[in-house]
Amino acid sequence: MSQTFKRKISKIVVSCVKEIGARISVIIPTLNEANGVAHVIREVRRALPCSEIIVVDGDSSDGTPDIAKREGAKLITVTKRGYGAAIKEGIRKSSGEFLLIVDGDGTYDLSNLEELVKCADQNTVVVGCRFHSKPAGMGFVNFVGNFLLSLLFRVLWFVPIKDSQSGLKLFPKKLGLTLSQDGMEISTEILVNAKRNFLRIKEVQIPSYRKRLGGSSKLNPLRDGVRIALFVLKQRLTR
Ligand SMILES: Nc1nc2c(ncn2[C@@H]2O[C@H](COP(=O)(O)OP(=O)(O)OP(=O)(O)O)[C@@H](O)[C@H]2O)c(=O)[nH]1
Ligand SMILES: [Mg+2]
Repeated sequence: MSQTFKRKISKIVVSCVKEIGARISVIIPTLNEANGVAHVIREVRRALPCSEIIVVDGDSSDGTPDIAKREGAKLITVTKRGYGAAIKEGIRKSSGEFLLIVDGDGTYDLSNLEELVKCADQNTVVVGCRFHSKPAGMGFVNFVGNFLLSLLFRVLWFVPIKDSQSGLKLFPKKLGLTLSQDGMEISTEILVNAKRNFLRIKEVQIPSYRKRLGGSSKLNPLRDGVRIALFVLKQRLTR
């Protein structure tokens, strides 16, 4: 391939990403993520300067809301606890045609976000897969839990997915409006509803999954893992 041709292609890709970026609402749920939230907002803005960036804060006490506002994000406060409750509120208040969800703890490396964005369309859920390299931010228990939950999802829903629990997902708003779970199950519900609505599920590798920039995890591996497994089973057995 000639250099001129390569340059032309990359120009087309850049303008395509820019065009889709303007139609994306990025939803960042936060609960005491003062150390990570500014970093995440900046990384998103660098990759998608025209996107709408929404921080959905669960009434943090560590200054997260002030930081989010200072960084120019749209701030929504939700008093109802739960990762899913925050995501749903963000979706309700979003104006984009597509939704990108990402944690506010700085764990997801967003330096190749355009690779995800390139795949966005009304019939696809794009999942940022964390297993390109050793996921430094994922402890052993979470690694095993994720492996088992992804295996369960693969077997029951016939989707060759490696990282069903990834918190980096891009999907059309029409799918977002079908979500109902208040807890961590919402991450799996996105995939279940995608299958039910005949959407494709596509995984894109992210360069790395880092350690949290601070704060503490809100995931309880045992409690949330069991809830997610039961959710997958129940969804498969009903309807
Ligand atoms: N608004 C709001 N945000 C939440 C709530 N629970 C979790 N979050 C945020 O949702 C994101 C995901 O939660 P994490 O604690 O990072 O869960 P996780 O990524 O599964 O676990 P780690 O691998 O330890 O990071 C983070 O940005 C949290 O701050 C909640 O009840 N309300
Ligand atoms: Mg996290």
